[in-house]
Amino acid sequence: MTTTVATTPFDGQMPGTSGLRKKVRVFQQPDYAENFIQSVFDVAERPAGSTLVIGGDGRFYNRTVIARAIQMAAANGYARVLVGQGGILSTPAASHVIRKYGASGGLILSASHNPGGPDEDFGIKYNIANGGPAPEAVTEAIYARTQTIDRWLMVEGGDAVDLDRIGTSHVGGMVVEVIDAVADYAALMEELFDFPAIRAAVASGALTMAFDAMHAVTGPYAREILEGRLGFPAGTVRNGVPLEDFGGHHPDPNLVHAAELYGLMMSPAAPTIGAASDGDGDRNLIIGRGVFITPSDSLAMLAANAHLAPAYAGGLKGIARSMPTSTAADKVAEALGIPAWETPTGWKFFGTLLDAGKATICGEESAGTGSDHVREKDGLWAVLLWLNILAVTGKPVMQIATEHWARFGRNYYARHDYEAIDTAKANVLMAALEASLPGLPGQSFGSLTVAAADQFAYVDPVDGSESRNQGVRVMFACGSRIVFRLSGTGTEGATLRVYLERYEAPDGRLAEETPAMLADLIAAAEAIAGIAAHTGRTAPDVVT
Ligand code: VG1
Ligand code: CO
Repeated sequence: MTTTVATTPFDGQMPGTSGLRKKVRVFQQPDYAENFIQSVFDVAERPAGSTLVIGGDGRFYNRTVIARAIQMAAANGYARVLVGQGGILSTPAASHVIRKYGASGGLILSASHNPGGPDEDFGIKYNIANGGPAPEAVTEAIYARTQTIDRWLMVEGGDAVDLDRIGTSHVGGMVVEVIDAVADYAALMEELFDFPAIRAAVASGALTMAFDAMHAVTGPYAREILEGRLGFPAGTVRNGVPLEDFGGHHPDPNLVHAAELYGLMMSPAAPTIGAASDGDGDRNLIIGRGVFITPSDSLAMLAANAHLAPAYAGGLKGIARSMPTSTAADKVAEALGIPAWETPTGWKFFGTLLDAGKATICGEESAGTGSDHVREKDGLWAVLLWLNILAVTGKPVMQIATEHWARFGRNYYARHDYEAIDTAKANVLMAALEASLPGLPGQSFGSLTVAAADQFAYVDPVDGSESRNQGVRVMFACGSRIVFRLSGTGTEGATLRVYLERYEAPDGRLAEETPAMLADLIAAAEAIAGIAAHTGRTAPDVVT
């Protein structure tokens, strides 16, 4: 029996870069999650007989919201719900399941790399039938609906579904299938990559690795694929059991939060490759023995070597990167004679390019890389493509990197994050920066002269949709660049991201330390944006 629950709108249910993210306590308010989910159901395209996929990264509050979402899906006329066992589905696995089973969409419950637990973060993301994040037109419609919503619907009984047991049950007239969270995804990976070559390299001892699942969702996936199917020894996957609070850590695969892995990779005991993934399994960190590969470089190196994996042996159709991502991938696209696309931040902007066959590989500087195999970035996919390349070439990561730089040049790169700054102050900083843009060209900061400066706007080449205010770009005459933008995934105040990039041609300085190479740009960023004056911060909280 359907129950109609009267409700009133909440402010601020606007999905950000990747879904609605708030503190758990915010989500725990009566009707809060329900209002958002009902708004999704009210605006989503879902023909009669539709299937909905539900899964999450295992964080605190996952199971509560899943139980409620099942009750609501039944009341809203879905024919079938597919939910990962234990309520688990990594973001890329959810994308794959949506596509494979022809679902009309999916709810992914995650706040990604943000910490979890009763006092930390939760999130809900809606993906559409192509498996990708809802595009802006859809998130705007969802938001508009949250502002007028006056009721949500549920049937009793969905909370009785045993999420831990694979099998089929019914809630109202709807079928609920609890599915193996890993099997479909693992099978897809086995189709894409040369598993026999990787297995042989592992068996011979030539290829060793350490994978840090950060107590987040990739644990079961990595164990099955790396230890189960590829033969890496037990223990290769560290922190492999998903915990509701990620063991109290940030499941953010960067040099700060994966410091232990970094330490190992810089030590004499380092295996061939070290890797990590984030809360929901869509990000990847790659560290070779003695060398950290920036995500922007990883995108470029993967693209340049992708033909070594069976799925990409026929070549790439194009490479897409988010605007703040370094231009290293563009150089590869040029060499391959394929298009290079520049999109705003967030995976949702890659969907149209992938669907239209204009790009095969996409990436973001924030440790997200993926391809047209799903419509999300995919942490383990990137790790497996690296393993495939290492197994086939027999070269260490360091050699792949130095050869790449010798051929394409090197983009020294870093991102400086100023976290949890006062929102009003951050907005004043960005407004002042924007106002200064017309006067910047021609100005010099140390040895750097501004060639152009703008606020990045994007017109989607496939559907013509426009996205404005996607970040301030300051381009220098020498080819260096600084980008300033505010994060759209935080849950506390504002986070200012400053992206720094300096290009050295193949005959330039290719083997320097990044901080030294970026020192002039860091000083210029401060002079241009007045970060200390506006925020009181004299150093970033996180450098990635
Ligand atoms: C950040 C990253 C962006 C990424 C997004 C979601 O967004 O910069 O590249 O797509 O997180 O990733 P923002 O707006 O905070 O800069 V995830 O792994 O958190 O879903
Ligand atoms: Co993520």
